[in-house]
Amino acid sequence: MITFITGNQHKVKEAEKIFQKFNIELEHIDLGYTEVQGTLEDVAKSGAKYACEKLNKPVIVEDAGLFIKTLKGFPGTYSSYVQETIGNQGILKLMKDFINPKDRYAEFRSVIGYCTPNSEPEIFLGSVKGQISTEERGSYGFAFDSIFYVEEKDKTFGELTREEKNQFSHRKNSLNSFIDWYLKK
Ligand code: ITT
Repeated sequence: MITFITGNQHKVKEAEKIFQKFNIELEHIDLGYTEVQGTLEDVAKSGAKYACEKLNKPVIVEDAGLFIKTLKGFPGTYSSYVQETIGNQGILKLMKDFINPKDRYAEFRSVIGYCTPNSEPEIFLGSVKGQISTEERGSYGFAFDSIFYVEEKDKTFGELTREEKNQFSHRKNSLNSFIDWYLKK
């Protein structure tokens, strides 16, 4: 069994489906750890270390964010705050002068931190490429999903079911990389 520390129910639902495929049971605890200011990697490492020391058992945490190239990676590590403040409409406003699809390039990135009481944290990275759409589309998913457009699907993440998003999302990629490693060790 793996313990996933997060306060985000959407992440739990996505992760549960991914772990199910490998017959790994997932427990969820919302520990409310304070995030250090730093890269996704820093946050995932320190969060995993903190939670596993606190609970004295192996844990995973995830730090994720949306990185928009034209905006020099914004909102990036500030994704949660930006989502709660200016939200998707605010992002669309910031992007309104960028008409060319290549200027609307963005990536979702996810970093999984894994730590056990007897080891230092390990991290596993995943990302997915897309574009910021010109309007919100779809009501599946959460946060930035409705403005994250994926060309191959001709849909935003908000128009994909959880199952569809889970085929190729940043979270799927980081979790699969973790699970590959975990099952081999
Ligand atoms: P925990 O730290 O408790 O796990 P959180 O919601 O604060 O939950 P993160 O710091 O990892 O999660 O993520 C930062 C924000 O990035 C998150 O609040 C969303 O606004 C956005 N985000 C992350 N993954 C996303 C996804 O799959 N779809 C849409 N937005 C996402």
